[in-house]
Amino acid sequence: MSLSAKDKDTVNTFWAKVAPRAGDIGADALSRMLVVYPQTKTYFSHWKDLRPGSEPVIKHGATVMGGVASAVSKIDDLTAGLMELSQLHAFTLRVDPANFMILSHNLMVVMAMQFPSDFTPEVHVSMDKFLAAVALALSEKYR
Ligand code: HNI
Repeated sequence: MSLSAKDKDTVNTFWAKVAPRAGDIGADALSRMLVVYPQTKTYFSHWKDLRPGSEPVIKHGATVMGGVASAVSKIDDLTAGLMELSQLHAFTLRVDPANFMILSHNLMVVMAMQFPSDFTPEVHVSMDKFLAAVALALSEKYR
């Protein structure tokens, strides 16, 4: 399912609104993912503390959101735009691509909680499509 011009516009507008809080969103989404989907903890076993709100979780939350910000800026060609990040997750980090959808889900839950009035059904559907497209682009190098 590809993103329509309207989806892209909706994602860009919503992102402009939430970007100043990206660090908080990332930290909360990562915290939540590690609690609700504990199988995801295996990838971060080298961290000292995987509990919600811990220092490495906050730091990595910001890093992941830097990746999402970069994806927003490359929304017209996510496959090419995220190629290096896909390469890294596939060959170096060896993250099972099923986890990309799990993180996307947690990002959406947190965005809805932090921006309840902005996260309309229209925003929800476009962000869902966008994050699915990001997950697909990140999975590209596994093929
Ligand atoms: Ni992910 C590192 C972006 C999903 C496990 N990840 C990164 C980095 C970015 C990034 C950016 C830093 C790259 C670098 O050092 O050059 N990750 C993203 C994005 C998504 C995503 C945009 C999905 C939306 N990553 C996931 C998922 C997992 C994951 C779902 C595992 C469950 N990522 C990692 C691990 C690292 C990582 C592990 C290295 C962490 C570390 O300790 O350095």
